[in-house]
Amino acid sequence: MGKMKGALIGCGFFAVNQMHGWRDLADVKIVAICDRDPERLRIVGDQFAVARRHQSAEDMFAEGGFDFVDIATTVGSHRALVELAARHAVPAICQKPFAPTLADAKAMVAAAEAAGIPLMIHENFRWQTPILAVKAVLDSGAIGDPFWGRVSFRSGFDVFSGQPYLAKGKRFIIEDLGIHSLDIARFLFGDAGRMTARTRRINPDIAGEDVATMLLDHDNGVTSIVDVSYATRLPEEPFPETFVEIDGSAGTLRLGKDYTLTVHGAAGTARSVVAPALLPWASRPWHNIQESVALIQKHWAERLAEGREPDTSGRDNLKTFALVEAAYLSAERGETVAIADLL
Ligand code: NAD
Ligand code: 89V
Repeated sequence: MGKMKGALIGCGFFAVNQMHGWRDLADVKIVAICDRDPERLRIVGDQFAVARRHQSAEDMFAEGGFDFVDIATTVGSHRALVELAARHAVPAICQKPFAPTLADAKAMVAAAEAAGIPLMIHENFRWQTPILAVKAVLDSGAIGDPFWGRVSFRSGFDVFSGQPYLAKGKRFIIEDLGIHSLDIARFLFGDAGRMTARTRRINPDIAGEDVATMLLDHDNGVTSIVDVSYATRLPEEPFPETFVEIDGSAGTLRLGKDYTLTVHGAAGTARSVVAPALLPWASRPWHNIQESVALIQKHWAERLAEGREPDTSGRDNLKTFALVEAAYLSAERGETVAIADLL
């Protein structure tokens, strides 16, 4: 069988990681790229030796010749591009955040289902090596049944220089980063039925909230706290590490700084380091995220070849995106929001 052919739309800041991830997969070849900015098209096309370059996604689809499309643009274009892929019956990956609103995200899932194409949201944080290690401990039963958890990302890292659009949106940290942490909470503790959230904006130079504290009632009885901040100045900057605390009926788990994992249970206390690999093209401190990009793309290629739904399909990710919407609603109203009312 020949290589699976892919096309990528949006050759910006983050897409470079995605291009590296695709290049590392022996069974995949990116045959066409698209960006409305000719300079980004030139930079990425030259770096990854892609000859076929388009400034218009419509033109790229009209010419065809690829088995899937990887949409790496910012959120405003996601719905139109997924619907374009659906019209051409081309399986699609779409970067997070899924869409500007939950209504848009639902329409995108409906369009993909009507066209019979797989749709995966590039929700890569659950693919980080330390998060996979936490999940493996939970699944092993070493700490018994979890009843409480915390997923925490607190940083003072300057994310605005690489991604200037993050400073401009009315929504910031929940939509951009909290979305990953909420997905990790779902991955570890299952779906959540209720959300209570509070937000703050500490940095006066940005438009959206940069601190959020969220309380989730999971359907299986777990209570979790998901807290995120880009206004936290620590003596040692942990970006982009997610810390996890879990209390279970038979023990506890702590994922802390420098990827240290402590599991305490009936068998005693085990300490290990669950650091991500530093891939040849990766750079610290981003390597944790970069490795997860490679892993989710491998997952997509495998599932596409097998004809099976990817773990973070559009259908699945609606439940993560509903938590985002619920967090904003809860913070705005000062009330607890039922997730079922949104889905
Ligand atoms: P960016 O602005 O640097 O790049 C986006 C590119 O898309 C730009 O070059 C722009 O010209 C192009 N573009 C936009 N609309 C287009 C259209 N309709 N047709 C063709 N080209 C179009 O943005 P970025 O920082 O690379 O972020 C892209 C996406 O990746 C965002 O949704 C962001 O949230 C996400 N992201 C994800 C992660 C992660 O870990 N999953 C990390 C960073 C960014
Ligand atoms: O992963 C992301 O989505 C990035 C960042 C880590 C900066 O929040 O936008």
